[in-house]
Amino acid sequence: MTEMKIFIDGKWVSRKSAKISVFDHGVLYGDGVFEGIRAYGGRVFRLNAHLSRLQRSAALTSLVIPLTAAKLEKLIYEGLKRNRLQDAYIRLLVTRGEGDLGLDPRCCPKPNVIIIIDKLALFPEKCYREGLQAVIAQTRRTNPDALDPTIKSMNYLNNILAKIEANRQGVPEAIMLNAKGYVCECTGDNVFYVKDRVVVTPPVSAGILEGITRAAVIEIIRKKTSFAIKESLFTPQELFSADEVFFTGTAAEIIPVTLINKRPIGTGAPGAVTQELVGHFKQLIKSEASSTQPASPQRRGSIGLRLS
Ligand code: PXG
Repeated sequence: MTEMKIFIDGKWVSRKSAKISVFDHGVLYGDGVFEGIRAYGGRVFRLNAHLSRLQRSAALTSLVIPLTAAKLEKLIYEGLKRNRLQDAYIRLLVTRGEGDLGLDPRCCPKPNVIIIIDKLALFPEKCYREGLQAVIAQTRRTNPDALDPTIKSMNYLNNILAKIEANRQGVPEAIMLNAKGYVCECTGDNVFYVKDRVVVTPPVSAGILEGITRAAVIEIIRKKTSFAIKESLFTPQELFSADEVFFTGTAAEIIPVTLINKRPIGTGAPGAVTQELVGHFKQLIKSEASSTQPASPQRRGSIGLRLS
């Protein structure tokens, strides 16, 4: 086993030495942004999209990322080599940095870039074969007027409260509704349902994170299948009466959902549409992993935009 190497404060260090100040506002207030990214066969999946989302999250929180997108890309590939991993989960964080007590970000002059690269613990294989169980959480997703859910911030307590509900009910995932009672997203995944070969997912305006896997799945449906795709608001009732339900996310990829609040969805087994999409998604990963040239990082522009 090679020792895990983590990038923190400008250096690659061992897991034991990867320490953060208790005065970092990431620790004190959950003030920071992050991305969860996958690498397959040594190539990072949709890195441009992840770096753009990180840049957007940072800009919307007036956080200046001290490294360019090109440098972050270089570091991620260096990290894969240092950790000798081809298939990996990459956690890229930018915390507000060290400051004083008191939440004013102006007292934190130096944001902290952290890169953790590890193997991934997915939902158990059985869940992919037989379908995942979920509950609808009582905890509502944060109202976008209070905290914009399109910002992937280090503050996940809203999602964690829903996850605790799932834990209490002995299932792996919870579906969260928005303040108006429409289906929003899960604690770390986006939601889709299928009815009569129409695939439906909530629009970003429902108050969701604009998932990169979600975007890939929408693209697959449009380009590779004869199914229709619709972004529209829906209630839990539509999930209960759906033919199929599935979740998407960087960690989960595409996972069939067969039981919600103990009610079976469709036949109670993973459905044909979901399985077809899983097949296309695997193809997409393969084709992008085997394409030779990563897209030019310059095209993304530089990170460090400050909104004021
Ligand atoms: N909604 C929320 C709230 C998320 O946190 C997604 C949807 C799916 O987005 P992507 O871009 O991954 O398709 C997420 C992503 C983890 C973990 O460690 C969580 C996410 C991604 C990777 C790992 O639990 N959340």
